Amino acid sequence: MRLRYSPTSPFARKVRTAAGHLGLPLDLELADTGNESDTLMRQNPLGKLPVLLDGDRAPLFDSPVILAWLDHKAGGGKILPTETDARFEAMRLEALADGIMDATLLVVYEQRFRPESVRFDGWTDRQKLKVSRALAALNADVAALGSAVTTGTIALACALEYADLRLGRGWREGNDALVEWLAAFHAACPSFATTAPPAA
Ligand SMILES: N[C@@H](CCC(=O)N[C@@H](CS)C(=O)NCC(=O)O)C(=O)O
Repeated sequence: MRLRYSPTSPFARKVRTAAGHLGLPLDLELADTGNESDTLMRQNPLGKLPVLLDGDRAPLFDSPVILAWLDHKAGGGKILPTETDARFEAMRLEALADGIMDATLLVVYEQRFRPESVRFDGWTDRQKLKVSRALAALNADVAALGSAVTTGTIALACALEYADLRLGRGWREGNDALVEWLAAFHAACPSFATTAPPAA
């Protein structure tokens, strides 16, 4: 299997972490989302990474689909529970964590792509509020996260360290339970640390 990725992408990190955890070998190939002639545009017309290439199968995106595929390849029920309640809890957490990453990415893109003269702080503040509201909700009910390595907990760990990278470590203040949870996740899922983005 080959993954079109970038080293800082939190969505690609989900895939790399999951593959490592499941013991599935993954070749990595950089993709350039800013280059219209990159084959990524044919693999995913949305021009987004990660994309997973697995033999003759149509390219797989987006990250929840890829994680479900990896779970299937590993025999099923490994990171995506088969029991209904646990399965939907993992999917729900993954959706929330992906939303944190989406909001963080929008803050980054506002700075990267929009000329300073037409930037609107109200927009980035709105995205940051989504992140802080989601983190506060998770912190308040950290026991519900459990200790299993699932698509949801992998996504959350990636979201938290992507917040570190792009928004700074300020989110940790007042979210002590979540900080402790992240340390425990590191211990439960050693492949997570091996996929850390390069230091800025
Ligand atoms: N929902 C997608 C989000 C993927 C995503 O937004 N990837 C970013 C990189 S971290 C990207 O490719 N951005 C390029 C663009 O939006 O044009 C997933 O879960 O894979």
